[in-house]
Amino acid sequence: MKISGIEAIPYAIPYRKPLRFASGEVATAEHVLVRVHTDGGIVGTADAPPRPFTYGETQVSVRSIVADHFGPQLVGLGILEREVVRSRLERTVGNPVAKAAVDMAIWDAIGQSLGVSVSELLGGFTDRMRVSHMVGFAPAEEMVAEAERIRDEHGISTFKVKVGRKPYRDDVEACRALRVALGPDVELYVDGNRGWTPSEAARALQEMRDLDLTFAEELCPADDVLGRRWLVQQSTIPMFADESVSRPGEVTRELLNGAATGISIKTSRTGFTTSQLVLGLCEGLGVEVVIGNQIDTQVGSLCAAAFGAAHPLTARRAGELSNYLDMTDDLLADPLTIQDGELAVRQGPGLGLVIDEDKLARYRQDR
Ligand code: MUC
Ligand code: MG
Repeated sequence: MKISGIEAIPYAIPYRKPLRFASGEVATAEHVLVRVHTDGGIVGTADAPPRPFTYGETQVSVRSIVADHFGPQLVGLGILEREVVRSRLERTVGNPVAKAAVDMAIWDAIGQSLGVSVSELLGGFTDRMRVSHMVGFAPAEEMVAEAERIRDEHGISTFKVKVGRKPYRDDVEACRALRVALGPDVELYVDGNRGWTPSEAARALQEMRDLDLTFAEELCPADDVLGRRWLVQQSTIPMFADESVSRPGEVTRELLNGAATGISIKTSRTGFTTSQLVLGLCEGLGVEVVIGNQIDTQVGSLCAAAFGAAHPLTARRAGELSNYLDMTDDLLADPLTIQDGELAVRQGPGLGLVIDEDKLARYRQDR
């Protein structure tokens, strides 16, 4: 079965409330729905969430690179020629989110053509993921109220707290309030999105030593090369790399530099094919991973869950799969539900996603 065309549909769906963090904020999901058409009539689908403040891609750049640049290079290839697809995509530097969506849409087409779920094709380890919820910047009492609501409504007991504000004491106060309100059994970890200097990060971690944080993510920029290594050496908790590891080579660099001790894997950034390379690297080196969230829609979260559940190392920890809860609407015809803190993987075929065409018509921005 051959790729006959690639469609890139820009759409916008507002959030109920913006998600705020150290490197930016997202108030509207201005994403691109990627559809890979085949000569057999099967259409593979995935979502691209552009994050200019993280990778430099925009909705306009993603639409253009997918439809005008990758499309002509991939049309005519068989859907199983995955390494040919990857090498053609890798001729272009950067553009991780655009490449990831093309890759995942092809996997969706492969799964549909074989009549099996993508999660089973990837590894089929389990059929569900525990969910971790991300709490954005707000006054401490609002962050606590959000976490309590998410715990009560969805049974979620793992929370990632956005930090990286200045002064860092606002974040220390919020984390302390969350620990006091949620009690000792809830898992808490923090993500700085490069907001702090290494010394601010060191002081904040010191002041939060009694809060039983599981790990800390991307507290300062990867360009603080020696600063990050210095921070890792004194930290009592693992330091995860997220936006600094958008390619396998960057994973190697951060780990061997001693600048990170854990890795966030985001299917929205490395698709399924390159996420498996990253995962293999981490497993081989004995490094822990977390399934991260690129502020994904239900389509993106479904992809992340399919990958996370497919492998023992990714399924071990709660995955960040709940950002979509804050959206006013979504494109999936059959919405995701998180119950007792878990998200079930779709049975397929393929990714098992059906787009509500009326909603797509309402939110698309190219007509
Ligand atoms: C995260 O883990 O950092 C915020 C910015 C981004 O690129 O992803 C989100 C979540
Ligand atoms: Mg992060």
